[in-house]
Parts: sequence; C-alpha cells; structure tokens
Amino acid sequence: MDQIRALPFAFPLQKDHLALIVIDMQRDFAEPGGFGASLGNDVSRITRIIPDVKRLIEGFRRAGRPVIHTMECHKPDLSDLPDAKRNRGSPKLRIGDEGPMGRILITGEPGTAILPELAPTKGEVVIEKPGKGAFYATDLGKVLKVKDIRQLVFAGVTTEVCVQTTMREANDRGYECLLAEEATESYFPEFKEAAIAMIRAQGAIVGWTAHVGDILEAIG
Ligand code: C5J
Repeated sequence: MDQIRALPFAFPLQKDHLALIVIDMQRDFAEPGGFGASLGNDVSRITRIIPDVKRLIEGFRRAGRPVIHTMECHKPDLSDLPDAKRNRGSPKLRIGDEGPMGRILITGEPGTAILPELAPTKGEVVIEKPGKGAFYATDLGKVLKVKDIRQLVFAGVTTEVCVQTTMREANDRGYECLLAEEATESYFPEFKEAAIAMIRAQGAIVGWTAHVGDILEAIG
C-alpha cells in the first residue's frame, strides 16, 4: 500500500482519490491594508509560506491530481454576511468596507483575489465561501463527489480558523485529511502549533499532518 510519512502514523495514500485544497491564500490575509492587517495582525507570517504552498500546488499539478482553491468572500450587497460576523472584533476596516485594495473580502475586489504567485490555472476549481468552513453554503461537497475524491491534503490560512474548520467539516463527511505543515500558517505561532497537535491527537481524530517534502515524494 502507498503511504505518506505522517503523524501520528503513515497516511494510507489512495493517489487516484486525492486532491489538494488551498484555503484562502488571498491578498486580504497576506498584504498590508487587507482584512488580516486591519485586525492588527503581522501579515508577513503569511507571505513566508508562499514558496511551500507553491511547490505543493506544482507537485499536485505534475502528478495530475486536482488542486482546489477557496476564497473567503461575500456578495457586494452583503446578503450572505450575518451581522454577527460583520460586527465581530474591532477591526479598523470591517468586511464590506472600502480599503486600500477595494472592499474588504467582497467578491471581485482586488484585495479578495488569490495571491498572484498561487493563482489558479485554467480548469482549477475555485470555491467562494462566505463562512470559515469551505463546505458551508458552497458546492464543495458536489465537486469532490464528481471527481471521486476521498482524501484531501490541506494548505493555506489560517491554520486554526479556516483550515482547521474545513478539515473538521471534511473529517465528519468521511474524507481522510492531511495537513501540510509548512504550507499552512497562523498569525499566532502558538495557535498553529496547537492546531497541529489537536488534529493528530487521539489517533488522528481529525486527520494527519506531514511535511511538504514527504507529501511530494509520495505523490511522485
Ligand atoms: C480568518 C481564514 N482567519 N481564512 N479567515 O478570518 O482563516
């Protein structure tokens, strides 16, 4: 049986049923003037993982396996943005407000776009999601079913918010989930570390974690 070196034990690879999900690698989380920065975060932590996310994406493309991108974003009329989300915290700019890169986390605005280094290629699925989890109010479940995907490798940001939420949603739906450690990041290093520990605790209760190099070696 093919395997990926992983923790808490080897990931039982079914390459023909494997896809990569890249969560929310958007300018709004990675660049000054975006949503992440407006919450007071150091966004340079996010840009540092771009090379590892890129080599993971390129490895999946080379292996002929699907790469699915997600974007956290809302409709321009904010009809999919509950007040409870818009009013949370005290950011300098709230979701929907006009910022230096356009309206924060609104579909089609420059700041909402995926970072150019990681841009989807023609034919790759991009899931626009109004929630933290990528299954909520999206077609992700249908897309995975059509492609006969049963195993998901996760990259993107932030580890403990949208990545972990989506991994938990996927785990409950029966997918085997693997987090690529160097290809995910948090604004809070201790939260990344804790999320990784939580995911693989208790015999992979939410999934596995592995190094990017080991994932790439296994998928060929
Ligand atoms: C957050 C995300 N942190 N993509 N979004 O608000 O994790």
